[in-house]
Amino acid sequence: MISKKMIKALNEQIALEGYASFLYLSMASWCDKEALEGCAQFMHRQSEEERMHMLKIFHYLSEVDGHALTPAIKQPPHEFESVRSMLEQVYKHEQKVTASINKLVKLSYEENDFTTLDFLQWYVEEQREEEALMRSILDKVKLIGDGPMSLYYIDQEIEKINGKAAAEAAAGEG
Ligand code: OFO
Repeated sequence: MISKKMIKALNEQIALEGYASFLYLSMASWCDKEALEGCAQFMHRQSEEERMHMLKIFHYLSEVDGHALTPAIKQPPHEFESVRSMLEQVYKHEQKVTASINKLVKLSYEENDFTTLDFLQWYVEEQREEEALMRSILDKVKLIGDGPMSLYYIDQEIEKINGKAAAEAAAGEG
């Protein structure tokens, strides 16, 4: 049986994933405003993914007879200094999510909750992939530079990532 402590911790994770979804939605809107179509599409997709991460925990809690709580979402920022600083914030947020998932894994060991431990493996892998993706995007941005002349190329690079993700999703890998 899942403990109260674990239910509480998973509900906190729901709030973190929900915030990520709103933060990335806000970033998508800012990219749209700045005419960065590729970046906007990328952030919309990230936002959808985070909503899916949140819902996955929701369903898990119902399945194990817990109670999933709809979180209050704090207002995310609407303005970003530059694409680079926006992407750095995404990377930072992903690192925060990873740390939180690791804490959940530790707690599931302490509680001898092997069902939750097994459930969390998907998140461990997802975070590894997300961090690697963001690192590779940031490396490209550093290479291209992020002055006004570079924005077009950054957007193009992110379009390529979108195209790859869409192809993977169509092939059932995404
Ligand atoms: Fe769900 O936090 Fe990103 O991937």
